[in-house]
Order: sequence, then C-alpha cells, then structure tokens
Amino acid sequence: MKSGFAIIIGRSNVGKSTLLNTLVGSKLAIVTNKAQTTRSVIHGALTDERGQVVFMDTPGVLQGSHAELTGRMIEKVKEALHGIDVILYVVDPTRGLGAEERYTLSLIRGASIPKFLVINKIDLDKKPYLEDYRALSPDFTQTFEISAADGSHIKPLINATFDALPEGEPTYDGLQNTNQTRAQWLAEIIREKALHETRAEVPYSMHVIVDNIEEKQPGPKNPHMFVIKARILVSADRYKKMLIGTGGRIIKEIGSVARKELEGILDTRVFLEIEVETNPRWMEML
Ligand SMILES: Nc1nc2c(ncn2[C@@H]2O[C@H](COP(=O)(O)OP(=O)(O)OP(=O)(O)O)[C@@H](O)[C@H]2O)c(=O)[nH]1
Ligand SMILES: [Mg+2]
Repeated sequence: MKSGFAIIIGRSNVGKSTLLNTLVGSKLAIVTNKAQTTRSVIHGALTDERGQVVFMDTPGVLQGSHAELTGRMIEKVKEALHGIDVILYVVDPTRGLGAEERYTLSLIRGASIPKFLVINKIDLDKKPYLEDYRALSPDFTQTFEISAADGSHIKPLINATFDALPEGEPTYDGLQNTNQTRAQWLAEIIREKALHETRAEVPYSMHVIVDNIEEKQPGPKNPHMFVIKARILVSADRYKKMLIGTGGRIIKEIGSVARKELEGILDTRVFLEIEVETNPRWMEML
C-alpha cells in the first residue's frame, strides 16, 4: 500500500486550507479571506484502495506585518518540510508574483522530492497573473490548474500525489483522520467566526481555547447536547472591548454563528459559552 505525507505550502490566502478540506472531503481547517488564518500544521488523511496520503495544511507565508506571529508561522512551515514525500505548492493567479512569492519558493528550492505547482482559483474570471505563474512550471515536476473551492481538477492532483508516495503502512486508522483534537477543532471553528466579525489588528491579536466539552445524554426534560466552554484570549483590553462590542453584540453574534455551524456538523444540540480574556502572552501557546 502507498503511504506518505504531502505538504500544502504557499503564501497566505492562496487557498491551502480550502484545498485540504476539498481533498479530504470534510471541514478540517478553517477558511477566511484574511491573511494568517491557519496557525498550525493540520493533517488530513485520505485513504482509499491505493493506500493513504496525509495532506498537511500549513500556515501561509506572509511578509511585512505582524512580525512576531509571522516569525512563529514561518518556523512551523520550515519544520513541517522535514520527512515529507511530495510538495503541493499553491499559488493564486489574482495576486502578483513578488518578493513574498520568491521567498516562499526559496523554502522548497532545495527539496529533492516531487514538487507540484498548484495554480488555484481557476474558477475566477479575472486571473491577471496566470501566465506569470505558468512560467514557473519548468521548476516543478508537474503543474495543475484547479479550483479548491469548486473541486475542479482535484482528481488528477490526488492521483499524481498517490503515484509519488512510497510503499508503507497508513499513519491514521479508519476513525481518526487528523492530528487535531476535538477541542482544537472546536476552537478553530469559533476562531473562524471571530475572524469574520473583526477587522484591522483584532484578528491577529486573538487566540481561542476550548477548556471543556461535556456531552449530556438525553433525559426526560433535555435533548442530547454538547456543552462547550471556550475562551477568546486577546493581547490587550482595547481588543477585548472590540470583540465584545456594544452591549455584547459582537461576541453574541460569534457565539450564535459558531453554535449553528457546530450543531450542523455534530448533528446535535450545542450550548456554547464564550468568555473574552486579556492575555498578552497567548502567542506562546501556539
Ligand atoms: N474563487 C476561489 N476562491 C478561493 C478558492 N480557494 C480558496 N478561495 C478563497 O480564498 C480565501 C483564502 O482561502 P484559505 O483556504 O483560507 O487560504 P489559505 O491559503 O489557507 O490562507 P492562510 O491560512 O491565511 O495561509 C478564502 O476567501 C477562500 O474562500 C478557489 O479555488 N476559488
Ligand atoms: Mg489556511
């Protein structure tokens, strides 16, 4: 059987997490239109009759802002490049190929494993830099033009990835397909909603922790439900104010949207309690 690791790497916002979810067929990683959405390496195992490929979503490479967070993210990407079997290098043809792209390319230059150039967002009408990215093809083993959002041309990418893997035993068994715990995944869903509701520096100044998940069995008076207690940590009191909003409007909205999505995915009732706490050292927890 085939078995191995395929890293998904690229600049922020190119669609790496969307691609992971599409490849695996479930929402393992959160997606937003903001930079630096992904903050840890998230595995998604795809198993079929050929064997198992573990796709690894990584934080986006970003330059020029949020220096401390950016430094930590780059370290995670570099670490994740060890022990892998194939590289899926994702680019976005709506954004120009500048210094940041060249830096990201430099991270994989020395790798002597198959490298696939994945030109994403092919569904969009306007792709002004498409030819610039196509011109990178000679440096790669193969090139794919896909849409992670609508799933176009995903199959050939999966086939080529399996072909590039060595023989071996699967890393994940049938039930588990990711390295994330349930608490980490729940925290990410809450963070996604918080990212949607905030702007400017707030998204880069917060972290979400799920402290407790209690499963309540149905009784005569109550349905089956999960009671989830979470905290959003922010770097400073001014961010706490912005996250809570006037009369708690923002935090209520985050809680309500997150609860609805979790009820849909978990297919049961969810009671979600979120507190906001100032903790300037949250970055050390990443
Ligand atoms: N039109 C279109 N939009 C896409 C596609 N893939 C991703 N997007 C959008 O691009 C934005 C970024 O997507 P993400 O998957 O979060 O990007 P990422 O590379 O994981 O970003 P970071 O985690 O910040 O590095 C979101 O608004 C997505 O909806 C695609 O194939 N087509
Ligand atoms: Mg991401």
